Amino acid sequence: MTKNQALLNWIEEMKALTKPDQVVWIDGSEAQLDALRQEAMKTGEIIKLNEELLPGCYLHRTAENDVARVEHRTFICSRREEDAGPTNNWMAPAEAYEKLGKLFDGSMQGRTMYVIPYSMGPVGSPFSKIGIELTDSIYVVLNMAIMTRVGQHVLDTLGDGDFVKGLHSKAKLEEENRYICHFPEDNTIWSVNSGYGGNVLLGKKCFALRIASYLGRNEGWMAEHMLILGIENPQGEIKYVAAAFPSACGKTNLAMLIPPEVYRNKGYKVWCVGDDIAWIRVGEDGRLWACNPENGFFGVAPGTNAKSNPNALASTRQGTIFTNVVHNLENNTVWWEGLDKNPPKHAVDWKGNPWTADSGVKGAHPNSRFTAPAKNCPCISPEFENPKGVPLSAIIFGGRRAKTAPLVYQARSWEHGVFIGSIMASETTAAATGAVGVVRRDPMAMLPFCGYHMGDYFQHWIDMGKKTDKLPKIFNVNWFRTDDEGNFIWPGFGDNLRVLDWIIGRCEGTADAVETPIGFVPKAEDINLEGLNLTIDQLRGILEVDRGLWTEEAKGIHEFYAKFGDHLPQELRDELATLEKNLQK
Ligand code: GTP
Ligand code: SPV
Ligand code: MN
Repeated sequence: MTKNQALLNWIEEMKALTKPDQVVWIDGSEAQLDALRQEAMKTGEIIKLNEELLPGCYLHRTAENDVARVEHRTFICSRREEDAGPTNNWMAPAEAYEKLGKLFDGSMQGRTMYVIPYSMGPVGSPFSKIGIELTDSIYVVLNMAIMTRVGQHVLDTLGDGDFVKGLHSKAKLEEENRYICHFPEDNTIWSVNSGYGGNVLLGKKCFALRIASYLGRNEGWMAEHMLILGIENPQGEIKYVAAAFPSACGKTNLAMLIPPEVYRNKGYKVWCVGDDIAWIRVGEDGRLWACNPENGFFGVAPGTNAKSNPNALASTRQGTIFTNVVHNLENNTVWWEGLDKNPPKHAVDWKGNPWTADSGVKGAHPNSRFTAPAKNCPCISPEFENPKGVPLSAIIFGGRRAKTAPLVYQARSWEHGVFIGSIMASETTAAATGAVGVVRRDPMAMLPFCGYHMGDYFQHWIDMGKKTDKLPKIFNVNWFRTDDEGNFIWPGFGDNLRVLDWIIGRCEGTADAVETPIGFVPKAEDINLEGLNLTIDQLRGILEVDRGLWTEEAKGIHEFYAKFGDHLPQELRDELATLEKNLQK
């Protein structure tokens, strides 16, 4: 399938290490994928769902101890420890190759090694990058075939070129020997003892963020944990924004939102370009252009329903793989918490046990997921395949904060925007193993995904701002402010367009704002509340900037910044000083 000698040599080497019974190249054909589905159905790895209701859809259950990304077992293996920085786990490359080499040794015995040639970005685009993933999991092959562009045409495009080398083995799925290691200087990823999404679909977080962020810094572009969407106004003009929220904080939902009725009636539309990852470059016209390197959505199932995210739900109605959701045995379909108010009476939970709503446990894992083809999305952007991507008017940061962060605010400048991104904090979610609901700093939503020193990453953001004077404006949003009973005050979901509307207005110079110590905040009257069950006083409440809380926040930022030593850009020190000065005024 290829004459690329470096590729062939590497596969021989990895074969000698993992000792599979056979090697199968994935050509991307439907016939081959279907044969693999048949094989995985025989072993129970996937379950075929109702062909009439969910054509081409399958259910998979992971091991019980293997349901989310494992950040404490994820390593950046740069030669120098300093290059991984204070926020990443580091292992010396030699040590990592040796340690994981032992785990990979013979790990594919009795199994097949699949060779997956995949492209991140449209095949053949000058901005796309190619990876090869070797894996012993059919589930991984089937997921990669949805999430990326896979097959012979990728090898043809690769020719003799360079590629990211990814090696994955389920091995024995041992939690204590699970490792996700990145070797940015070798363009290499090794992942062992997991079978869950972000740990094993190596094109996604491992390549398109950790390795790509490193490449982007060297090559002058950015790889970000961002959705991309287009907002079309009644005149038919489309403005694009990219938004970085931490895992399970609303990217997929915002990326494909349905405008509230008052906006729909006026003719507003929203177009989804991407829901998780953006590769961003300075275009010929000096604007920042973003493209989505993925080809599908690996979305959070719980909470997805016909009201919260109808477009995501529609995307999962065919050709989709569901992971760790409830198996509805009444009609051989799937269910999850928050899908509807009719949990199946006859069902199996994500662990494979008989389950009913009265069981007292959740039927679907909180981090259960769907893997759906992007082309299924009713609002997929006509620019989705455009290799140049789309020009950005705004970049939006956001997190889950019960208090402190207002509904929305705008940075005074690019540098101030970088500061706002760098101090992002959010409550942890089920997307990674560990405690849920703990506030932690997650700069640019990249804490678990930056492939090098986070201080240098901040510097790269500052440097990108010096490349052009046509930069997008930067904002911060928080859909998650709660009242005294812990209920979300802002309705969220489709109604988030009301905030995007203000953001676009600010970019166009048509919307008003007031200056606060942290940046520009809308006046309550500047947000359209028509048709909403929210009073202007409630809105005022969530737009409020509490000096006391922000003074505390500034202390926390000092502590956080101290980690970065002299890697912290002076511009960010200055911004922190400005914030403190503003708070004292
Ligand atoms: P990853 O795929 O992990 O990167 O997550 P994501 O950022 O795409 O998050 P997603 O859109 O899947 O949302 C995660 C959870 O947040 C779901 O349970 C949603 O129902 C909930 N959520 C999303 N948007 C909103 C919102 O505007 N308000 C509220 N209250 N909840 C939201
Ligand atoms: C995330 O956790 O941000 C995800 C899911 O998008 S995973 O692919 O597991 O990283
Ligand atoms: Mn994500």
